[in-house]
Amino acid sequence: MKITKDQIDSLNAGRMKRHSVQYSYCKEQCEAAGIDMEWVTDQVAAFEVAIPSWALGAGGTRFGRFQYGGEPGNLYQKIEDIGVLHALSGSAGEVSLHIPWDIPEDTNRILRHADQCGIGFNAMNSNTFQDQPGQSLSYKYGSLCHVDAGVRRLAVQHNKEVIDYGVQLGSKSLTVWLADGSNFPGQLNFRRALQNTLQSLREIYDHLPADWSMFIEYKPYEPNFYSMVIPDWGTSHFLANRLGEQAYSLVDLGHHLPNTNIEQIVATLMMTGKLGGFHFNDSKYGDDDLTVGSIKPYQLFLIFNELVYGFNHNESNNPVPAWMIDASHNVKDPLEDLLQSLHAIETAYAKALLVDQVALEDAQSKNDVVAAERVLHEAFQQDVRPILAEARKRRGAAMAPVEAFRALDVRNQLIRERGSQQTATGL
Ligand SMILES: [Mn+2]
Repeated sequence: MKITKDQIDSLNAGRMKRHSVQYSYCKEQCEAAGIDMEWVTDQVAAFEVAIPSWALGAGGTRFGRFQYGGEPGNLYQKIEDIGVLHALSGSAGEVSLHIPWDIPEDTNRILRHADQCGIGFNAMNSNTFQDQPGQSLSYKYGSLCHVDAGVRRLAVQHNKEVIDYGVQLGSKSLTVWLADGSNFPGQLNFRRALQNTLQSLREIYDHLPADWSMFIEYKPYEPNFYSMVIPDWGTSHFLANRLGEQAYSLVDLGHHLPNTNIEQIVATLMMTGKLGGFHFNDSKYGDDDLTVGSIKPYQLFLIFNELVYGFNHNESNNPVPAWMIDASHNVKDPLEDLLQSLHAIETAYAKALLVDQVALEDAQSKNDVVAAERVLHEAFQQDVRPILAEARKRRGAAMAPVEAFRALDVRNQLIRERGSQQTATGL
């Protein structure tokens, strides 16, 4: 299905009167505080986040999966769904493909289709954490770290193929997340596993086109519960440094132990110019993959505060990270969930842009702890909804995306088109 400009315009028209009053008030507030709100609105309007091809169906847990009707049954329909998200939000213009779940068999046809939906291709994701039907060797005991050189070769070859697919689609980056690790003490030689991983990554790195980047994702536990070969940002940073300029670390918000100071990790990685990828989600206990901002919106704001600071003090030329939502659900309509996540990301970004950096720096230089914290609270407590609505309007999107999704009855229309029993392929 496609959402037309007329549909969006007519939904927005009903909100305009109230919006104008709210936006003017917000502008007045900001300008009294010395903030250029037009600039903030433009920054928010320019912000886009990629949607992974596996987030469009109902997610599951290892206990079960409860489907929604009308899920996308192939890559074309997944791209169509992202087109719907983009039409509604104006901020989801790219897909991040997962290979082999979403192999683009007919590249030209996929490119044409994506173009019609207004969707481009963000980072490619490889998968060496599960065996594919007919696979000659198994990843049961790891992939890039494996003790058997044959398994490592297979995993390296797969990553090279993923790059090749990406080149055909116009993607510019490869994300490598490894499930490699061990479940029991003694199972793995830590040093050998890391050396094997570095060597395998180097072979993949050498296959990257000159204008490509590689993102190395880390995770402290799961699916392995005693050790992971790349458990933390330090290991990821070490590997990225060893590989070279085109390699970066990737921060996934859910891939930290409880209470980890993620904003500090973001600050450090940006300072060294090595923050290349970013996966948004939220969590209460572990890698819960909950809707972005649903549990810890203040932490998300503090993270964005470091990102904004990093963009403004970018001596090490950190690139703009490849933003992606990495979350998947079984109790929410996946499209509504993604719209909520986009809203939370834009909210945190807008609030971070409102931080009075001069006042913050002044308070820090005087060790005025209360004043410093109050600067952050001042920005965090601002109601930025009028800014978000204005940014969406400027992008030609729906000012209130979830309300628009419901008003247009998108899910029922998808069910009518695709049937109530269709389950998303891949995950
Ligand atoms: Mn991730």
